[in-house]
Amino acid sequence: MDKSIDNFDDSLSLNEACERIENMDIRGAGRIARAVAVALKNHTAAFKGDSVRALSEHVRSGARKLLATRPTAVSLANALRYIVRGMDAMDAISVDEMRAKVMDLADGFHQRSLKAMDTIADIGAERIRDGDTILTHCNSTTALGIILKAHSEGKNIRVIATESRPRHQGYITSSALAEAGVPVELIVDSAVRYFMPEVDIVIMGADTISANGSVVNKIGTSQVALIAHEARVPVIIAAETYKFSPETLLGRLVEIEEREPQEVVDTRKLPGVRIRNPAFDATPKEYIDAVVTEVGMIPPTAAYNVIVEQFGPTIPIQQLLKEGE
Ligand code: RI2
Repeated sequence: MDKSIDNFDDSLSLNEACERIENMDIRGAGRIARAVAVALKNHTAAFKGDSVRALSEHVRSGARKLLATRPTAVSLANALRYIVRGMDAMDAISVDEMRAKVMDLADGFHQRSLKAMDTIADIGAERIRDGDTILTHCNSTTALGIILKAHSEGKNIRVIATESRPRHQGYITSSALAEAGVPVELIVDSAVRYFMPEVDIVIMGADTISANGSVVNKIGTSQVALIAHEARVPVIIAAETYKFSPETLLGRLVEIEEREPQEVVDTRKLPGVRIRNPAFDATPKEYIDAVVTEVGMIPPTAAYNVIVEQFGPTIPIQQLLKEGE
């Protein structure tokens, strides 16, 4: 993948990133992670002080602001974790050297993210056969990468995309597929069971995967997976390894973001009614056949191994970013 999949450029500032991630102008777990890497790089470049300790605190305070934007996608925290841990591992060096190395770390994460999606597309496309009907939910760049790869290999495929209420990310998915020449049909979320008999494989993304193999993704993902399970249709999750949550090894639960009621309905039309708007849900591992990562196609039960191999000993992100650490 190249940078054109993102709707921000190299000059993205910290404040701009915070605002655009919060209002979901920059959205999608992978894109959010790349955005925080770019914003933290620019924040680092702007450091004017003269001590290594002050630079470290400058980077940490920027990271804390970015961390507070959206709570669920662990990719955001893992991008920050990658940069700050790399910074902490540096031997005593000058401010200029440290600034340059932190910026390199941010670039490194960015490159790694784009490369991971290519590898996932290659591996995932192997599972798509000529003539398959694929169902996808919401808008996952990583899942879309697999579908587009299969299409580019000349496989004759058809995609059913859910609308994905309340923010209609299915519009983004379906227009991207139509633009690429992939036959695509948009359905309302509640029509998934109606269409499942026509589906050969379900491919979706992930915001966070926990140590027990549960996949946290856009609200409705667990219903899609349950319906697929009932119909014996395989469910494949496309997720880079930085979407696995090291903190779930410490017993922490993944926080599910609940967004504004106004996203669901004009609340003035329903006085006295409490509107609920959770943005994500968790799909248990029993309903997932495989997770495609850049290190291979794995069962969801291998999440523990991925976390241990990729992250080593777990330090909670809040502790890592604490002032004076
Ligand atoms: P990629 C999105 O969250 C969706 O839940 C999507 O499946 C997931 O991130 C992964 O997206 P939101 O930001 O990283 O729309 O695969 O709330 O693009």
